[in-house]
Amino acid sequence: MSSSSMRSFPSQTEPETREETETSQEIYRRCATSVISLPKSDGLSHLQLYRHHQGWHGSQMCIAGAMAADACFTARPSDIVVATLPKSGTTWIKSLLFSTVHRREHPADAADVHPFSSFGPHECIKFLEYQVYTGKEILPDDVDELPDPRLFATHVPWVALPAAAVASGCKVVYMCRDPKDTMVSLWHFVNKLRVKEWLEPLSVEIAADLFCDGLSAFGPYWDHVLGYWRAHLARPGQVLFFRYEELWKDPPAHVRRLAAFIGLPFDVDEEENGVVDAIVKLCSFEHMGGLEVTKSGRTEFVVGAVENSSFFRRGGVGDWANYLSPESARRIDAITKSKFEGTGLSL
Ligand code: PPS
Repeated sequence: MSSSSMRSFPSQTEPETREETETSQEIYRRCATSVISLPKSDGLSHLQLYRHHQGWHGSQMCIAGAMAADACFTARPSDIVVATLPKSGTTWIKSLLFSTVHRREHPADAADVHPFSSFGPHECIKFLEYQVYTGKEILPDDVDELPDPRLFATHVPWVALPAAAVASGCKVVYMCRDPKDTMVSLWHFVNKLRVKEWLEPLSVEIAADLFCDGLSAFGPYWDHVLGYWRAHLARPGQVLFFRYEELWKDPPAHVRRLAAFIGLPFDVDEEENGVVDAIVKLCSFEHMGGLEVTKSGRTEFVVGAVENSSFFRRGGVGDWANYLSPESARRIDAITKSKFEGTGLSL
């Protein structure tokens, strides 16, 4: 299948024929109505999941947001989009990107007055489908007014990125994480939301089965990772590919990689003055997790307000071993092996 045919899908035909007078809110509402005719099922979520024509899953609101973003987003080549699956280190890579891009006006060693002391990373870099194209009269009309470089985020697969973003050549920074750690992190997060909604928490084994069956938001996990991996291979100058584990092992090396990729490499003075280490420290789990805005703040998403603290649980590598049965771990490993075989990708 050619990449262009992979990127087209029936439900986007309508938004693409957008009437000139139609607002992004009207488009969103039209998309939201069309989503309810998609196949639906319960999944590793607190919300009903729908299966998009492209084979990925999402709540009604996030699929509608992705479709509205595809129809309305006017990309600039200078834009930078962070792409991740939920629980792959989104909060961390957003922090690193924001503080790297804005290091001149907001030095990382002045942590007390840095925007992160007042705003969580999800407010500093907003999700296109959860915070920008939400059908609400908030940000969308202002997006065109933002100065360069504009920073956005998304959880959608490569095939569902707004067509304008891909065509513009804007930079895409992808981060993935070991599937078992991603799954366990997602399970903790989802259960918190389920309890708030008076739903039964899922056992870790049921959650693992749903994850393996691709029934998690933006899943199947493997298709998502492979989509961006192949995009990275095909367009290395447009798509940067990170693994959480590599970043965890040597954060300064990967912050330098990030800065070089976005065209803002650290100069000699910055290197001598410890700017890279200051960014790493500012964005560390310990520092970000301890901020007052993390402990008591909330961020608004189309699906509701979420406590900032819920984006910081434990951090690190290998926590899955404390929760997953050997059978579930083996099942996930077997899928990973068979899906990634011959792709050049290993996690
Ligand atoms: S979300 O909802 O998609 O934005 O969540 P996401 O940020 O992708 O994933 C949350 C997990 O990332 C851990 N985390 C971090 N790790 C390292 N450094 C920093 N700064 C950091 N911030 C968040 C967070 O603890 C979640 O992982 P688990 O394994 O659940 O602890």
